[in-house]
Amino acid sequence: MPNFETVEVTTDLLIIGGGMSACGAALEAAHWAKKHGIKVTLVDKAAMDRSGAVAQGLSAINQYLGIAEGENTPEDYVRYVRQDLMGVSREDLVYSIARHVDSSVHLFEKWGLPIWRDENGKVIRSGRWQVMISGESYKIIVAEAAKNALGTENIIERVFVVEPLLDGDRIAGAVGFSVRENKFYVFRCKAAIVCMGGAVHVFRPRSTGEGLGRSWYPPFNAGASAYFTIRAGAEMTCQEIRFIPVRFKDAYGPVGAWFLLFKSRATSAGTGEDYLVRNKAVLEEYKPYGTTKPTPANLRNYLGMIDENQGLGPLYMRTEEAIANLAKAYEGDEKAFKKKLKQLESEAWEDFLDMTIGQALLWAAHNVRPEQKPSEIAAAEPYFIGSHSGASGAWVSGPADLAPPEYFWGYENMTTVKGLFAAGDASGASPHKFSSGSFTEGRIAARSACRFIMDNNTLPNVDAAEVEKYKERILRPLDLYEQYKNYSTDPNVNPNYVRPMMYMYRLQKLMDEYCGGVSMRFMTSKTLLERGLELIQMLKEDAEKLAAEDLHELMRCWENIHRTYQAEAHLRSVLFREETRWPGYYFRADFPKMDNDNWLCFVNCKYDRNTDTWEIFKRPIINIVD
Ligand code: SFD
Ligand code: AMP
Repeated sequence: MPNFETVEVTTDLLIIGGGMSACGAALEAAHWAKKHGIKVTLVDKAAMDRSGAVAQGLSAINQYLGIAEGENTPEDYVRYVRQDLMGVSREDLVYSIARHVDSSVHLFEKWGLPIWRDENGKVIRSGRWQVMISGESYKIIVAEAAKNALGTENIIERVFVVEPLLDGDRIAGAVGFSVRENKFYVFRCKAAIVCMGGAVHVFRPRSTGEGLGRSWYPPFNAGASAYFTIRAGAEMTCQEIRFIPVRFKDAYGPVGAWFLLFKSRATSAGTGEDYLVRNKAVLEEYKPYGTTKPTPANLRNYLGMIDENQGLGPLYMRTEEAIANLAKAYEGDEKAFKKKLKQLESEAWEDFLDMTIGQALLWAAHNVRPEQKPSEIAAAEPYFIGSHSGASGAWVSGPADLAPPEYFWGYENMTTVKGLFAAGDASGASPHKFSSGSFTEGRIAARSACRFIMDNNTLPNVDAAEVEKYKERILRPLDLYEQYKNYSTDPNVNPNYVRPMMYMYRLQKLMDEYCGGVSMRFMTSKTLLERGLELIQMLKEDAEKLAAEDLHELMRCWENIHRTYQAEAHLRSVLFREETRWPGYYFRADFPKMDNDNWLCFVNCKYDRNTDTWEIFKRPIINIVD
């Protein structure tokens, strides 16, 4: 094995990840650090300027309340989120983000992010909560501010964090490796914030073969947050709540602006009808959520799937109809009509160019003129994210002033492991944070983590022998490859090891076929899940045989191990919840109905890394808003 230098970094607060929530955490921590002499270090697997979900930019900020403008209140937002997640949300956490989020958006604008405003200076909204932006450079703008606040000397890029280090029941640090140099990193800290995003490519994606790697959420978020918190022994929540977005088919372009800003209908080709209208009787079965507006995202998916399952697809976003409707008001004045049409066309293209460039390319390649021709939409493969319309993540403490005792253990956003905090996609049960809310939650978590450090100002112990063991285990795939690569003519076909791509295919096939992926039309059952759990145990045994040709593949190996833990938590939680609460995300064939009497609750779980066992149990939902 090549010689790997061990680099030790000792700090007070370790921010793990460099995305939206990490940038918020960095900004806030820098403030408290200066005031109280706290050292803060941020580590990201990539380069902060373009790392994480906002890498390509975004075309909207999906959480802006407009509290000062008198538009909405945090209570309104709590009701909206509860409704969208079919009753399952931590209202204290949602409230806490909602009351602070506007100030984050004001900062983004101050730093140079162009927010669309009308001639009176009012933000242009696409929906009740969403504001339009010209956001291609969104992440660069936010990262620049975070870097300026923290100082680049406190930021370590291109280091992939693998595993937590613990001192008893307290976080003590983390280990990882550089993806560019032969360096093994050992971080020691008094508190850490997990901000490593969600998990993509756990399920077989729709885009395989030449399209592999294309997904809606960023393929580089590979379950590190879930792995880190699970392995640290943190209680996890909502691991059954995957997110399946409906997107423009094959390039995953966003639909929000079309539905909300352009007021487009989506129809099934076989009927020519709006599937939301045609199938609306089904919503009665999901009262009160099904019959209250807005219809939850999973139910909107479900109504489309009903037509697809009857062979009435494909589903089409009626872009041509929407543009014609919006331009109608200008008919009669040819000049004004043409101008309006041009504006609508350019807004339609900008929506994609700002955040999903591949969709604009696909439109160009397919000769799509949105003003002339509708475009196919489809439900994507499942993703794990706590920040959008999914909710999986760590179970964290709520704020002192809002959380009931069941949800409060001293420090807001602290997981059940002392000193370990989570934000953004990494924290569970508080969905619909999006980019602005994730940044805001990072700020909340950092302030709280700094307070924890002041109250617990000692450096936890790190067991040197354990670190050495991790070093050997983490780098082992490189050894294995070197040892056996010449055994066969083609290094891909070798009985002594598994290459990361093959391992990933196996994981994805397993999840797809047994846990309700795209090819199973999102349907699963007890017997399928139990078989999936048997197979995942065997996959975990083979994880010991993962082999890496270079540092990049070493990262791929560990990304897959991270995904496997997310997969197992999901399988177990879907199995535990004996109902179908989120049709359109997944269906339990053996429990096809929603069951509010028994399952209007959180499903939480906990892993013990010493015994490799899981505990799974219910937690109550406590409403704090009427
Ligand atoms: O509408 C490691 N999102 C949208 N939010 C909006 O506000 N408006 C939109 O228009 C949104 N849309 C959207 C969105 C996302 C994507 C991909 C698309 C469209 C195509 C959601 C937000 O982007 C999202 O809520 C936040 O970004 C979540 O923030 P956070 O901090 O939880 O995750 P991140 O930003 O992805 O950052 C993750 C970081 O972790 C790093 N990382 N670092 C070290 N070691 C490891 N092992 C690591 N693994 C990961 C990453 O490099 C990154 O820095 S719309 O279409 O839905
Ligand atoms: P999306 O592009 O689907 O991520 O949507 C962006 C935002 O608009 C998110 O807040 C969605 O929840 C919301 N949204 C998308 N489509 C609809 C719809 N048909 N009705 C209500 N809200 C929607």
